[in-house]
Amino acid sequence: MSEVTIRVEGMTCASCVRNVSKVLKALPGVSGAHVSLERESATVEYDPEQIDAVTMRQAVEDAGFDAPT
Ligand code: 9UX
Repeated sequence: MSEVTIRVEGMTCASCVRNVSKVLKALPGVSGAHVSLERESATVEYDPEQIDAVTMRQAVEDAGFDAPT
């Protein structure tokens, strides 16, 4: 299992945090996600054989947030 922290911009409330967390945890290969509103980041535990950070960032973008590199 690997861990990566991605930047997540555009979250404004606790529900945003839950939404981002839910989106990330629903991805195949993701086993955990810790999202911080204050830090504008998500730390994700994942299986690198199943998913990479590009796919995670895309999912966050699809949910309506910004996930710049
Ligand atoms: Mo907060 Mo976010 O009121 O997608 S849920 S703005």
